[in-house]
Formats: sequence, structure tokens, C-alpha cells
Amino acid sequence: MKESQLKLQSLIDVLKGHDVVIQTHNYPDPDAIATAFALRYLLGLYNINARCVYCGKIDKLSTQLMIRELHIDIALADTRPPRDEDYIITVDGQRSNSNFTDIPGEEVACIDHHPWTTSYEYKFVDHRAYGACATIIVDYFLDNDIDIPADIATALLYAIKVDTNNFCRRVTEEDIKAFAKLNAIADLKVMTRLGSNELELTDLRAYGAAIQNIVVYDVIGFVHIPFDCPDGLVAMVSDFILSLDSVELAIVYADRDGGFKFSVRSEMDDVPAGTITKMALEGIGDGGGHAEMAGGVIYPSFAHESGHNIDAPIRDRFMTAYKKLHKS
Ligand SMILES: [Mn+2]
Repeated sequence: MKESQLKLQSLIDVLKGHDVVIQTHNYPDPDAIATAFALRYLLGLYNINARCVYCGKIDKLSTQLMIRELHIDIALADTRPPRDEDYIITVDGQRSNSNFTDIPGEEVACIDHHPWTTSYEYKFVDHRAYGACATIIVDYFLDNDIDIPADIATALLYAIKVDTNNFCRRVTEEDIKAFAKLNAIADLKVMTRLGSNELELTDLRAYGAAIQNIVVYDVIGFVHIPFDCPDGLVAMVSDFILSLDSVELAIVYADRDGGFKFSVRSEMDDVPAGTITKMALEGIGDGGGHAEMAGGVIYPSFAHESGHNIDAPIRDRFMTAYKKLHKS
């Protein structure tokens, strides 16, 4: 039997007879949403009743467009909270990650592609270091010879495209295989519409601030966006700064509820984004993630202590961590 046949079977065994809630990470992105959407359909084929929930907000218009165009049924967890006896599957992230709100119900399963950081013991785990979490679900369909409906194929295809930054980030052979299969089924008109609506007019304010405020030390580009913006936008600005030829490490942060929200990108082998973010924010916040991309926060209490001059201590912390990691 193929790996994904066994995996799907053992997931079904765990869930059988329970009401299931599929929880994405907070402020879900296309990968989290597509994974939940496709998994719900798949479980339905095995007579398991599941629904998809998230916490936070769906803050990007292109992600809202994806939900509308593909008729994806996902709701705020608060609108109908799970019951304590419900079984929860966390997708595209793990319980006790800072971007997973603890909702009622028992977390029994996790399907994720991020570095494994939780010590929580799930009854079922499918963790694979693919470029997109969606690719794991595609394997379930393919290895079990299950047809993929067009809406679901389109969501999964878009998820892989976005999460791998158009096949430029952490792509594996499985992502490419999945993409090839999905491309033959997906609604390519919807794909085009999603792809051509990724930038919003209000996003330009953040890009404008980035262009104005960028400071480059060595190969590190620092940007402070002096207002609150959605996580996805901070990430897009970080990608944008990394695309500068002189920048190999992008550190972008925006004001958030009296503290700061970080998005970090690295193309340096010896300076993983997750590691430097964790080191730099230790004691004043929290952070972590992949070698190429990471996120983090500074708590409001620290931002208060530092008063107006917040940029200098932030840069110092990252430079100190950088010097420890970077050889030569
Ligand atoms: Mn993902």
C-alpha cells in the first residue's frame, strides 16, 4: 500500500463516529483554506461529517475572492463554537503555535508542512516537508484513486502556487507532480482571475512606506511599516524587499496593537529565517518558522519600554543574532 493510502485509512479510523472540526491557522491563507476545503470533501466520502473553521480574519481580498469563486464553506470559529467532545484536525499548523487559537474540542489530528515544533501528542499526524500543505491532500486523492472535483482542484492549485511563491520557494517533486495533475482539472479562468487580483490599492501604502523607510546594513534590509497591516501584506512586502539584488535577508515589521508583527525572509544558507527571528525576539516576543521564511511578534510591553526609538534596538538584536549565525 502507498503511504497516503495508509495515512488516510488511519485518519478515518481515528475520526470515525465523531463530529469533526477542521481548524486552519488564524488569519488563514490560501494553503490553509484549500487544505481544509479538500479534506472536508474527502472525509465526506467516508461518511465523516466535518466543518471548516478559523480564528482571526481573512484579510486579503484575493483570498476572499477564492472563497467566493470556489464556494468554500468556512466560518469563524466563534459563530458556532465546537463542543468539547468534537474532534479537531489542525491544518497548515500545529496546536500551541502562536497563530493557533485554542478553541473547544479535542485536537486529535494534525496535517502540516511547517517545521515540527509542538510537543503535543496527537492521535494522528501527517507531517511532510512539502512546499504546500495542500500537496499532502493531493497525495490522498491520487494514491487512493479518488477523482478531484474542479472547485477543489482549483483551490489546491492556487494554494500550491501561492505557498511556493510561484514555484520559487521550498518546492518538492511532489508539489510539481500535484500541480501537473491539478492543472488538468482546475478551472483555469478562475486561476487567472485570482492571480491577477493579488494586489489591492490599499497595499500600495505599505509598499510606499517600505520604499521610503528601508535601511540596508550589509546584506540585511530592515523595513518598519509604521501602521497596522494584515499578516499577508507584511509577508508580501518582505518578499518584495528580498527581491532587491543587494538584500539577502529581509526583516519587515509593522505596528500591531501596541507591539509589532514581523515577517522575515532569508536566502542565506547559514542564516535561517526561523532561527534568527527566534534568537532576535527572545525575551521581548516570539518568532520562528522555515529556513526561508518566518514570522514573529514583539509584545506591546517591550514596545512601551523602548518609547519612540524602537528601530535601533530591533536592528541591534537582529544584527547580534546575525553575527552569531553568519560564518565569515
Ligand atoms: Mn502552508
